[in-house]
Amino acid sequence: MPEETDAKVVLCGKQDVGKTCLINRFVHNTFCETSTTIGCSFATKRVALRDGRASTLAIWDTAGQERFHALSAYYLRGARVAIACYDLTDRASFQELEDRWLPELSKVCDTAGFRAFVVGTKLDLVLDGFCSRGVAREEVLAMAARNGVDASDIFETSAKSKVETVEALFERIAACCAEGAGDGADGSTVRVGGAVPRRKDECCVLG
Ligand SMILES: Nc1nc2c(ncn2[C@@H]2O[C@H](COP(=O)(O)OP(=O)(O)OP(=O)(O)O)[C@@H](O)[C@H]2O)c(=O)[nH]1
Ligand SMILES: [Mg+2]
Repeated sequence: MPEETDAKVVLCGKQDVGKTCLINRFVHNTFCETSTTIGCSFATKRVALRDGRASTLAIWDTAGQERFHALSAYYLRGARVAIACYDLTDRASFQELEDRWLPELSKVCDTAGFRAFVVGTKLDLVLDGFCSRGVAREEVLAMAARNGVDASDIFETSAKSKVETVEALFERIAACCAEGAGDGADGSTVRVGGAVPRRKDECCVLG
């Protein structure tokens, strides 16, 4: 079982759901004003796991703007993990996951052991009473089940004020990436849709 693994992690979702802020919180532990992402950006971070292993995550931040959708879909290729983001207070962003992003993942993400996470962002707005939820939890669970996403891969985060929610998400992702690398992932598990998995040696691993 390798001590270190490298994995490509891609964020996708509607414009303004908070993809860039989520990455900034995780990678730099900051929350600052962002500009809309143009094209794609990229960062890496090494995560030490509780069992002594570590995963270096290559994190790709895609643009949610409509005009970049074809490009964003292109960047999903080769991902070990996709984080499909919606804004907890914006129903349209949730709908876009099922209408656009999860089908796209099922089409293009055929890396061995690939898994998709569904992440509701801006939890602070809900917890602090500024906005109400745009989607009931049961609906999120049902949508995830319809699309082959495990209930344990559904998270709610706040990049603004609940740092621990972001840490919990990425800790789980890093652990999943290490598992896949360590147990001889043979492509038998593809968590979204019916894409045919690649053999292990075809898996796109950065690093
Ligand atoms: N309250 C709150 N606002 C947030 C949070 N995350 C992001 N925002 C705000 O949401 C807006 C959009 O955030 P971005 O991270 O730029 O969104 P994005 O998904 O990267 O957008 P695109 O790059 O255009 O696809 C900004 O005004 C952020 O300040 C959060 O956790 N809580
Ligand atoms: Mg962005």
